[in-house]
Amino acid sequence: SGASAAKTMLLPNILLTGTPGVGKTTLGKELASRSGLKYVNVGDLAREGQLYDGYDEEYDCPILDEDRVVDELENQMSEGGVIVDYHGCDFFPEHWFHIVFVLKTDNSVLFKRLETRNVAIDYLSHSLASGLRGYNQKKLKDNLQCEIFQVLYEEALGSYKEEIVHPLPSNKPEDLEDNINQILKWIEQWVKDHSS
Ligand code: DAT
Repeated sequence: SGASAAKTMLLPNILLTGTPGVGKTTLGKELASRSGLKYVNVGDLAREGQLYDGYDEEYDCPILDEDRVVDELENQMSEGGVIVDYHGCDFFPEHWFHIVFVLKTDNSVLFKRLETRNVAIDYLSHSLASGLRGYNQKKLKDNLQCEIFQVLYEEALGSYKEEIVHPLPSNKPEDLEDNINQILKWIEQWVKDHSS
């Protein structure tokens, strides 16, 4: 029956990475609702489970306990069909992900989004992994100075096979729509290729 077929169907795991504000959450949630995959925000997971190991005084935020995050996610990752959203990617087991997208937003656009976040305290807390409650000036400045996209893109290339790492523009609503459509097509093809 359809139900039993669905149960045994293999589904890919997708990593959405990129600096805070690039649109990982927006894309991840929309993608999950249209594909049926599960969406996991690592920042939320850490906050809910208090998966922290100490406190970073300089950045005024708790430090993620990466090992506990990995333990917490291991079961659902091995089942497949999970979209993971986090601004880092070097501590996840390489075999977890079938494809990795690094979202890229022009600095001027990103700066406006991050500025808005200084007032939207409740809103921002969901996507800042370490439970950070707001952007202090140092954090904002550091993010902009470190060539935002390049740093995380290189982290992704250093952690996963190059051929599965893809940059994704994320400046305007049309980008979001394009990205969703492209990834939905990729998922469909992956599922076909992995069904027996
Ligand atoms: P992240 O989860 O990477 O921190 P987000 O999904 O919370 O980012 O998005 C940050 C803000 O940018 C939010 O107000 C939604 C907006 N946004 C996201 N993707 C966008 C896009 N493609 N075009 C315009 N705005 C976008």
